[in-house]
Amino acid sequence: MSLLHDKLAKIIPPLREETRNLVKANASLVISEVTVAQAFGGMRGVKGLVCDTSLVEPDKGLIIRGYPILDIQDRLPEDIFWLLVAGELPTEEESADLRKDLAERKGVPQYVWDVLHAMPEDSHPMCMFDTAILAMERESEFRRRYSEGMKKTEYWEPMLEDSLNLIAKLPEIAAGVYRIRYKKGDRNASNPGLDMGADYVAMLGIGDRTGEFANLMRLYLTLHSDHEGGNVSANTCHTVGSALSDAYYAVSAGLNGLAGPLHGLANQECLKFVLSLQEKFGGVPSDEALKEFAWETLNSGQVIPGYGHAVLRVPDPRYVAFREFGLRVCGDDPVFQIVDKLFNVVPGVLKEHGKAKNPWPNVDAGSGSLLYHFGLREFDYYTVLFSVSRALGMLSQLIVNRALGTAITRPKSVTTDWVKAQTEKAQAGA
Ligand code: CMX
Repeated sequence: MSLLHDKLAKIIPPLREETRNLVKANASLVISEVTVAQAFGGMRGVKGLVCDTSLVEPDKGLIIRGYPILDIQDRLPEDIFWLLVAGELPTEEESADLRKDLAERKGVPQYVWDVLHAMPEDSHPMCMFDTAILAMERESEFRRRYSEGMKKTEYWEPMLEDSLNLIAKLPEIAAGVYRIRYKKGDRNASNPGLDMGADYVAMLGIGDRTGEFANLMRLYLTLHSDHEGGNVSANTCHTVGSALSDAYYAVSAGLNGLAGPLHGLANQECLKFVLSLQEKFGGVPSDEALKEFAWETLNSGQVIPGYGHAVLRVPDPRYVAFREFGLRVCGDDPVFQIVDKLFNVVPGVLKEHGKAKNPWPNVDAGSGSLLYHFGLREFDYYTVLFSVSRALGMLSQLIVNRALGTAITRPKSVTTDWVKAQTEKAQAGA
């Protein structure tokens, strides 16, 4: 058994006990209420879910198990997975053990490649990636053990198995999607001696003379790993998993949500926006020209991609981390320069426009320009990178939820007539 398994086996029973007692002692304590605006507005701000892997503070951004993301941005993505699921950063020995375990699980079944090759040539890379994960569902240890009649308290163990198998294989699938979809030639085999970020870059086959692309990939995988439990992808994964659907079903479903332009697809939209600026102005535009373009975008009824957030009310610290990386590695790259200039201009325009509650950049505003710099220029592929990373968070949440025996999700929906009746009652009582 791996050190991660042993660690979880130790911490789960007391955690389960603590959670059970907390609920029992406070079952009817009210922690949130729902307004009409929230019921019609995506349940924004309603506290009806528990997620301990990470927290997004409006004024601070992502905090993973108590660590602000900027404090742990240099850790390997594998270490972040350990932190997400076990609640503590791994020791050197634990980190090495996890990487060894993942290395032994590398290798994607041939039928997955057959499925991907059979898809239409113009399939979206996200559709290919999600399909590949779903196609692998027959590998699920959770489904096998469940059909054999495992005890509830054991659910987390095959969920951990499925999670580790998926994490080990996702970079290879993602790199395979890249090479198949964009006709880059043969796939490159996974190297068990490389960490997740370096192996992914090597399998993409774009080249990395300086080693900075591998550094960017590690940073990318770390920064995107989790963003609490209520966002579309995490919430979808959680809901599907709550029916005891296995990790292959649940993660594939969550990633289908990440493929939406208001969520993970925004990073492709972002770079498209930046490149259109470069083309229109034949280089890096002036602040004045950028301002005008931003207004044109808003006036034509479109959003400015990479700006705004459902929860954050400050510049996303993950954007800050990418910006610092860009300034260090490619400050003279015109595409990066446009991204940086947008940061000077867009928040002011959005504030003046007065609609967006958060005028600041989110994680998607800057990452694309860095990938572009290193030669990964097929921007409709960018959400696949996001997905490899976000799977770390979704899988951690699934393991924790199976460990705690979290109930099947079933909020109550109401009809518009019911809401109208409540408003009439409230008016009558006023
Ligand atoms: N450009 C223009 N208008 C924006 C805006 C932006 N970047 N961000 C928000 N708004 C608008 C909204 O569309 C909304 O308009 P309506 O009232 O006409 O519907 C209004 O401002 C209020 O929205 P909000 O409460 O500030 O934001 P939401 O919580 O509804 O939505 C988000 C959040 C991210 C979907 C939104 O800011 C947006 O569309 N941003 C651009 C796309 C983007 O960058 N998405 C990536 C988010 C990160 C991720 O989840 O992966």
